[in-house]
Amino acid sequence: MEQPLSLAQLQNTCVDLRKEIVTMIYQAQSGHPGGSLSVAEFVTACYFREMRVDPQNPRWEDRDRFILSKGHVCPAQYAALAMRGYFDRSQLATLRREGSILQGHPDMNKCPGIDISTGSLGQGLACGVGMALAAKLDGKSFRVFVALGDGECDEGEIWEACHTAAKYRLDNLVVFVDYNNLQLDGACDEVMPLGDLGQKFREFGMDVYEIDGNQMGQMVAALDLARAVRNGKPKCILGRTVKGKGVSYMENACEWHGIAPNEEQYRQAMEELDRQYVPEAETQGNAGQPGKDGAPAGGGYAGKGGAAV
Ligand SMILES: Cc1ncc(C[n+]2csc(CCOP(=O)(O)OP(=O)(O)O)c2C)c(N)n1
Ligand SMILES: [Mg+2]
Repeated sequence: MEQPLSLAQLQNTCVDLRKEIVTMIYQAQSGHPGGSLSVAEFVTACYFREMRVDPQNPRWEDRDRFILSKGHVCPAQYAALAMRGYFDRSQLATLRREGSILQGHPDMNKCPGIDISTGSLGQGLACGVGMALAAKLDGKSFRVFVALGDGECDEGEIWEACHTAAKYRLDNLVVFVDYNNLQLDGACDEVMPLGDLGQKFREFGMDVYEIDGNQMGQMVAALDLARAVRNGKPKCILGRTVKGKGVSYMENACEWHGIAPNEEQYRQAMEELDRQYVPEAETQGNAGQPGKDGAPAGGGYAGKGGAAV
């Protein structure tokens, strides 16, 4: 019998994920730690609770789809795939090596569990819309989860895809915006001000849930709502996040967009992350119940049993 993880277990899985991210990038001496760390709660909640997938059968026709539209943060997805058993965890040490299944951006032809190759920003949501529409047309129940960067929302294709998602009433589509207000070389507010992003997605026909995207309880509650409310509107989880979350010297520091830690910095990161595990006794019960990290009341687990962990 599959048991959903408790909120504390999910939080701790997220710490594991962050440690894998930093370790991979340290070993490769290359990669994008900032945006990988900020999206960690969404990736963890999707793979360890929300999505209906089968790691033994990655191309299962009825699986939920996951699209990392901000493909440069693939260490987060690779870590989740390895931890869920899509491939051996030792492969994580091959990140960005020639011949590795774990290239610098996700490659659907190399890595099991990647539903679409990404890296050129702006394209993933359109792919997700196509998949969600295909599910509707084929009478299938699978859902599609897309992770977008906020800087990525500068791309016009994102908004064309929103129009289409609204027109075809794709309430099987869940878009997470990693709203960390930093992009490659500056603050989104300065490079290209996005205005009221929540209002924008609302006006483009989506149900928008604005949360702290680094609080697992809020993430789980938002995903619960996205699953429960089938009103024809696509769902947008707008998550305020911190780029580099969990490693003090990387937090909100634009220079950590795309560089690797040295040995001393790596050691410090591991020490800091190790201190972030929460005692599992502190939050009893299933994820989504009010917990230490401020989950809204009533966000309890709805009993789908998505993740086999
Ligand atoms: C079409 C395109 N233009 C430029 C880039 C180079 N690039 C890689 S990451 C990045 C910044 C993305 O910022 P954001 O979407 O906020 O993601 P975050 O780094 O915060 O995760 C840019 C411009 C790209 N990958 N694709
Ligand atoms: Mg960003």
